[in-house]
Amino acid sequence: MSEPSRLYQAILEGNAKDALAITQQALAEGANALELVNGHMIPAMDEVGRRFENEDYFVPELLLSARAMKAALDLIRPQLASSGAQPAGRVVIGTVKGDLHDIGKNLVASMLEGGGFEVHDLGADVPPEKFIEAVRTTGADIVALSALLTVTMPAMRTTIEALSQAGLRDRIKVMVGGAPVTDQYAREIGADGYSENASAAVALARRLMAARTAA
Ligand code: B12
Repeated sequence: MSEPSRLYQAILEGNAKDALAITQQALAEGANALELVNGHMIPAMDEVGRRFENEDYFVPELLLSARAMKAALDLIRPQLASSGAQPAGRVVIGTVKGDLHDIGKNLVASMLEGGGFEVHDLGADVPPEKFIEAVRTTGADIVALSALLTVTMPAMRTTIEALSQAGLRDRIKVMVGGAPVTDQYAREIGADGYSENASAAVALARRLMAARTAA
């Protein structure tokens, strides 16, 4: 693979077909799965994130790159698991109860996967008890809550309270986001972090994992 690698370029350009074909070929030629992820794919998504922050890329480009990343990652994931590589962390993500908006949440989930996290996506309109069940069955480190409606924002608080009542709050970090959510609101409801977009969500998740390890 030449520099800048063809895989890096395919993900940066949001070309899922090429990303898939290049990954397939690289694996067939004996490429190391972890090296493909860390050396080519994650740097590509980091660059996508930078371009998004600088407003050179917008949501459609982000979605295309995320899709290309996911396509390549789907091929690589079994090899990563068998090589014993640890994920950056385990995240349970969902849009809270009453809220059907899932485009932003899907983007955050894809970017987190791109950032090396193991993501369990519960979908939209997720009641607190489903989050609780998922934390228990997956051993999640982080719960990520999305809300797009002002009327469903309180469901984030309810979910955090339910996690506390279930005795799980101390062993997980909670991050929240969605267009009407703010940093201040996140603090008010007892979340551990907020970020306003999907690329910042990856950086936030990494910080929360570091804080978790340090604690
Ligand atoms: C698409 C859309 C819909 C679609 C949703 C399709 C889907 N599968 O998601 C449909 C048509 C179903 C819909 C329905 C409704 N909608 Co609507 N919808 C939108 C719209 C146009 C775009 C939302 C979107 O996808 N944005 C793009 C994504 C990429 O951005 P994002 O979601 O904000 O996510 C980013 C960040 O917020 C962040 N993020 C998101 N989640 C998380 C989570 C974490 C943990 C982190 C860290 C970060 C993070 O990262 C993301 C990527 O960068 C918005 C308007 C708008 N401009 O936001 C209205 C909007 C959200 N909808 C609105 C309304 C009112 C409704 C309805 C009530 C309409 C109705 N009367 O039926 C229903 C409610 C249905 C329900 N129960 O949920 C209002 C909400 C007003 C309010 N303040 O509450 C808005 C703002 C439109 C408006 N201006 O009035 N809607």
